[in-house]
Amino acid sequence: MSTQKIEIENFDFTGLILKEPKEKAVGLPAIISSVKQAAKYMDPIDAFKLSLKINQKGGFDCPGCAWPDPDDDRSALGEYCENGMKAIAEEATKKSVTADFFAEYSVADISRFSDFEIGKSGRLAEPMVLREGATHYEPIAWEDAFKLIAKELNALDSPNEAIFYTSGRTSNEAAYLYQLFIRSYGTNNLPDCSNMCHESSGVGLSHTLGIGKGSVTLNDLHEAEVIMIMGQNPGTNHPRMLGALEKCKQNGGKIITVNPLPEAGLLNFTDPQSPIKMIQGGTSLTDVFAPVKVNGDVAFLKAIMLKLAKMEEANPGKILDWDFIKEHTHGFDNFLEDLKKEDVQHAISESGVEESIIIEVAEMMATNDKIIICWAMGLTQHKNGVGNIQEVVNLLLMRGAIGKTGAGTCPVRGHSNVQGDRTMGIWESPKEPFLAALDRVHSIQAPREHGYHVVSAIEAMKAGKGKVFFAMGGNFLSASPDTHYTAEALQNTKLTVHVSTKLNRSHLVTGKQALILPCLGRTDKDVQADGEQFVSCENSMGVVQSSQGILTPPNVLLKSEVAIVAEMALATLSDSRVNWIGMAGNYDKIRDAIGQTIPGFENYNERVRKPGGFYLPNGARERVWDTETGKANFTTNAIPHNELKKGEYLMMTLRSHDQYNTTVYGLDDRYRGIYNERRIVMMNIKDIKARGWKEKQVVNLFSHFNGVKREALKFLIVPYPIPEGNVATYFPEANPLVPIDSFADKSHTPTSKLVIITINSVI
Ligand SMILES: Nc1nc2c(c(=O)[nH]1)N[C@H]1C(S)=C(S)[C@@H](COP(=O)(O)OP(=O)(O)OC[C@H]3O[C@@H](n4cnc5c(=O)[nH]c(N)nc54)[C@H](O)[C@@H]3O)O[C@H]1N2
Ligand SMILES: Nc1nc2c(c(=O)[nH]1)N[C@H]1C(S)=C(S)[C@@H](COP(=O)(O)OP(=O)(O)OC[C@H]3O[C@@H](n4cnc5c(=O)[nH]c(N)nc54)[C@H](O)[C@@H]3O)O[C@H]1N2
Ligand SMILES: [Mo]
Repeated sequence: MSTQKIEIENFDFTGLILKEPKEKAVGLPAIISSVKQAAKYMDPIDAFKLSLKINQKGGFDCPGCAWPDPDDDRSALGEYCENGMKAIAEEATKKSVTADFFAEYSVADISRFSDFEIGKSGRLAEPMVLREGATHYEPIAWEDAFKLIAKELNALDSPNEAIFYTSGRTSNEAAYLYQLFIRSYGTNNLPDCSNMCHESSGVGLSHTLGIGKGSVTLNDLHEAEVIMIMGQNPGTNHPRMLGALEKCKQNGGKIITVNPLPEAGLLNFTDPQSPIKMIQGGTSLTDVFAPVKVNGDVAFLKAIMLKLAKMEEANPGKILDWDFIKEHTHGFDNFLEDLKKEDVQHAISESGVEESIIIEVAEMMATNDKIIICWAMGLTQHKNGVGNIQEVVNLLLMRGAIGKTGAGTCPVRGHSNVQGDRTMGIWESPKEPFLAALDRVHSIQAPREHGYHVVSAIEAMKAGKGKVFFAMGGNFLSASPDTHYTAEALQNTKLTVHVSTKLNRSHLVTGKQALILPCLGRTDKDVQADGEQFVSCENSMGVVQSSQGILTPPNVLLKSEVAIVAEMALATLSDSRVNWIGMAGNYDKIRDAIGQTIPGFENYNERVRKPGGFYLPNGARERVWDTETGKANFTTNAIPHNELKKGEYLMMTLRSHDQYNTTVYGLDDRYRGIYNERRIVMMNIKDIKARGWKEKQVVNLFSHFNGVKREALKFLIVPYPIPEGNVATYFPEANPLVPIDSFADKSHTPTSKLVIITINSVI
């Protein structure tokens, strides 16, 4: 290994400016912000062309979030959104990272850039290799890169020494081919970003409702009487969801927001596609705001359910949906008995929400039948992440609010095809019927032993048991918990390979050798042997549709993810009977194979060509429960108690308004009034005063999980309306504090929203 010093973090302050947090989302400032971004980084004609095609039928799927598109009419302006435009500007940037860039800057030089600067260096242009002991990446021919990968993979003692990560932008076609290669090679080591994201939802929902996905459609949101949004910040992370919430309100629906922070997008929203509303001032979205303490959600939900149980006692037969409970559920008596053991006042105080608000929410739940609960990372990234989701399900089941119009579960996914990747078999714990189908269709013998998820993959590399790390997209180093630990794990491998569109810190913290394989993005044209190809993606509501890029790729050397997998398979597998070349030349052939392997994809090629695509089957939507009991299961989950000693705080790590996960678009968090700085810690003013501190004070943060001291140095205090005892920082700057061994029960999702820390001021 070379002796150059690679920086894992960048501590430079950029100049914090604080303003009042906003109470309104979107509107004109959002348009100005995205136009600025596009103008700065993109060719103006490209920007215009793309804005008309974004999320249109026959257009391309926005590489931003997984929010669904309307089934019927779509806005002529494109299903426009500020952060979608930023995601596109990031990918379709004019700048490119060529061999000259890598010749000029050593890996150590680049590691001294901030993540913002690394991202802004441009699109990756050609395959690069970092040879053992070298200080600089140098160009490598594609053929030689594949040979290098094949040599290292075939030299391992067991295929289980290789780890294949996936981020959630990979199309269905690329994901299917990728897992087919990995299983032909002989391992189920397929950790993915979902392990750090909605895994708790998948585990919680599968056990209770028999399907790891949500049950509602976009139309259900429009028709709901009550939508409760828990642990989610759609104004920033799913801006097009605000339009659906507005429609719900126009139809008379009510919205409850459960969040430690008063997030701007949920308070008030101005539709950027409606000039009239922009002048009138928009819709106030939230009717009831419940400011829970961090991880107060089980307590909050139990308090509501206790109130419902009490109302039912006073009006027998009137509050709970007994027909539904009797016909469709299992375990109700046990659940109720367990619930009643809980003291309502204790639940209320653990939730941090005032009793009057709990009563108001309980009454809304009791008097409306069409109830939807939406959630994202605020519920999943906790020790009790699975418990959080199961309590959401308990509440819906009590009211029969699932499997009917306007009601059900709505886990709002992150990456634009994270749900599709899982459907395609990107999973470390695949089910037997899926593997048996793969064997049958492709004449392979897929391994049965389950593989590593993200946390166990890091542990395996650290222990020297994971020797080759391959990533289909993503930024594993910065997205994973415990950044320094993960860095050591990656540096312990023989080879790290990244298939990427943009440069990121994972390319700098490498194994003995490293490869960067540059690929086409969502917005690029994809021409293969049989002509121009399209791919397909599954959105958050189980709709599969096509996506076709329209821009000339930034460099002729780029390959599609599908082509990279096929060529890697050809180089690595000596006796494969899979037609890799044929499938890479014409993606219809991959879709034919998917149609034969995965239920719900019959006639895939025909149905995906229909404008708007098709819905996948969803048992919970039809009240068909694919669970062990054949019914929807009630469960019991204890209220977690987070004991804080003096000087300890519960930290959640969040996204700012100017980032896409580890990609930093800009330095502002406009809605929260935090400008030009990311190394900040939001604190309640009382907590700040109690320590004798002040705004912009420089502090160091420490976590002490299981007796191990972890540190993240140099953060600036920002006074913020956050519950006392809770603090918030941005992801990924605070990831060094998230302990590798602190993860959710059953789902192994790192507890990125629940880190106990101490804070010291820097004198
Ligand atoms: N522009 C943009 N869009 C994105 C992304 C992005 O980075 N940028 N990321 C994508 C991805 S991969 C994902 S997974 C989603 C993430 O979407 P979100 O889950 O909305 O993202 P976070 O910033 O993690 O926000 C979590 C929210 O949960 C709240 N919260 C934290 N802890 C708790 C708690 O204990 N209880 C409750 N009730 N609330 C809590 C926080 O205050 C915050 O509002 O967005 C996707 N879309
Ligand atoms: N502390 C903390 N940690 C977290 C979270 C948190 O809330 N707090 N959130 C977690 C969540 S929800 C998630 S989903 C993960 C995200 O983890 P990842 O998905 O691993 O991270 P991203 O930042 O989305 O990955 C960005 C990189 O993907 C590459 N890329 C972009 N588009 C494409 C493409 O089309 N093809 C290919 N091959 N590459 C592409 C680019 O090179 C870019 O640098 O992070 C998790 N980590
Ligand atoms: Mo995510």
